[in-house]
Amino acid sequence: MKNSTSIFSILILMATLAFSNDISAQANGLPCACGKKPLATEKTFAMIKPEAVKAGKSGDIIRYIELNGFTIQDMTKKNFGKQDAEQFYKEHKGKPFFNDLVTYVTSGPVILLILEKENAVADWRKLMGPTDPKKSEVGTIRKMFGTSMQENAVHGSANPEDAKNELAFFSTQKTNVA
Ligand code: RTP
Ligand code: MG
Repeated sequence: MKNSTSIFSILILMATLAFSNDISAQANGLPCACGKKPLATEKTFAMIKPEAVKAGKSGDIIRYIELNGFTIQDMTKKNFGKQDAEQFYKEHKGKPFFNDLVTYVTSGPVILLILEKENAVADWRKLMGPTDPKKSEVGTIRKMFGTSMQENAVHGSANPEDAKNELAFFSTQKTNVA
C-alpha cells in the first residue's frame, strides 16, 4: 500500500513538472510541447554595419535581438573587401548611392550573424524597421541605432530566397579569414 502511494505521488509530481514547463514556456512566448506540433524555426542573415560597430553599439543591438526571441546561431566579425561588398549589394549596382554604399560598408569591421526563430526572415526585417531611420517606428533597431538613410545600423535578408543566398555567403566569409 505504501509502495503504491509513493508511485502515485511520483506520477503526480512528474505530471505537475511537465505541465508547469509548458506553462512557463508559454509565458515566455517560447514553443512548448503542449501536445501541439512544435513550431518550425527559420534562419536569416543579419549584419551590424560599420558605423554601429565603430560606435560600440553592437552589444546593445545583439542583446535587443535576443530579447526579441531570436537565437544567435552563428556570428563572425569581418572586414568586407571591395569585391565582397560589390557582390553582396549587387542588386543596387548602377544606382546613384551604390559607390557610396560600397565605400561605407568597407569602412570598418562588420558583424555578420545568423539568426534563428520561427518566421525569422520577416520578423527580423520588422524589428530592423525601414531603410530610413527617420521613417522607422519606435522600438525598431534603425530608430534606436540608425543615424541616416545610409548609416542605418543593420542589414537583413529581404526574403527567404535572399536569406538562402546570404546564409551561403556567411559560410564563405567565415572560412575566408582575411
Ligand atoms: P539592407 O539591404 O542593408 O538591409 O537595407 P534595405 O534593404 O533596407 O535597403 P536597400 O534598398 O537594400 O539599400 C541597401 C543599403 O544602401 C544604403 N542606401 N543608401 N543614400 C540612399 O539613398 C541610400 N539608399 C540606400 C543603406 O545603407 C541601405 O540599407
Ligand atoms: Mg536590402
